[in-house]
Amino acid sequence: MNLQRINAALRQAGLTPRGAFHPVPGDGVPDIAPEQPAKTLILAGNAGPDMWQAFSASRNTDTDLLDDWSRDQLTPLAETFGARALFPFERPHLPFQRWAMRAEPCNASPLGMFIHPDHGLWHGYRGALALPERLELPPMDNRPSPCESCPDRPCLQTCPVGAFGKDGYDVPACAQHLATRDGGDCMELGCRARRACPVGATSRYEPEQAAFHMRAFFKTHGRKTDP
Ligand code: B12
Repeated sequence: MNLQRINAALRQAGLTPRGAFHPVPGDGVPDIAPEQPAKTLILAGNAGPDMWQAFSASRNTDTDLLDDWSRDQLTPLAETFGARALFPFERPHLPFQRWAMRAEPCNASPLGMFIHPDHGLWHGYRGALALPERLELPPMDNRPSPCESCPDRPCLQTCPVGAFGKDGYDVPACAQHLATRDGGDCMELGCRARRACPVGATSRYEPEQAAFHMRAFFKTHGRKTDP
C-alpha cells in the first residue's frame, strides 16, 4: 500500500487529496478499532473544480446533500484500503482544521476559514482515511500563511454587516444579512469577505457551487426577515 495509490483512488472518486500526516496522541485522531491506533491520516476534500464536477454530474444539487455524497465516495474506499473513514460533519466535531495544518500549508485566516497559499480560502474537507499502516509521506510543505504578507486585509473590510470582528465570526449577523435583498450578492456568488481575498483566485468557486454552499449554510442558520 502506498500514498500514491490511495490518492489516485481519491481522485477517481472526485475527491482531491489534501495531504497526510502521522498522527500523535495530541492530534485527536480516533482509533481505527479498539487498540488499533491510526498511523497515517489522509485528508480528502476539494481544492479546484474536481469535487463539484463529480458531485453535480451524479446528484441533484437542489435536493441532494454533499455530506451524503462524501460518505458514499469515501466509505467504499475505506473498505478497500482497510481504513476507517472520518467525516467533518460527524458529531462531536472532529478537529479537521487542526489536521489540515499538519497535512498541508494551511493556516487560520482573519475570517476563521483556513487559507492555503495556492487555493486561498477556496477549499474544504470532505473526509479522511485513517490507516493502520505508517505510510511513507513526502516532506511537509511549510510555506507561510499568505495573510502574513497581506497588510491591507481586504477580507476584514468588506463584509456589509461587519460579521468578522475582534470577537470572531458573528453568525447571526451574517445569516440575517443573507435574508435581505442586499444579501443576494453573497447568496449567489459566495461570501463577499471571502471573495475579497486576492489569494487563490483561480480556485474560486464558480457561482453554481458558491450558491450551493451558501444555500446549505442559510438553511441551517438563516432567518427570513424580508417580506
Ligand atoms: C461548526 C462549524 C461551523 C460553524 C461555526 C464556525 C465558527 N467559525 O465558529 C458555522 C455553522 C457558523 C460554520 C460556518 C461556516 N463554515 Co464551518 N465548520 C464547522 C465545523 C463543522 C466544526 C468546527 C469545529 O467546531 N471544530 C472542532 C474543533 C475542536 O476542531 P479544530 O480543527 O481544532 O477547529 C478549530 C480550530 O480551527 C480553531 N482555530 C481557529 N483558528 C485557529 C488558529 C490556530 C493557530 C489554531 C491552532 C486553531 C485555530 O477554531 C476551530 C473551531 O473551533 C467544521 C468542520 C470540522 N469538523 O472542522 C466546518 C468548517 C470549519 N467550516 C467550513 C466552512 C467553509 C464554513 C463556511 C464558509 C460555510 C459556507 N457558507 O460555505 C461558513 C463560514 C465560516 C467562518 N467564516 O468562520 C470549512 C472550512 C474550510 C477552510 N477553508 O478552512 C470546514 C472545515 C468544513 C469543511 N467541510 O471543509 N462552520
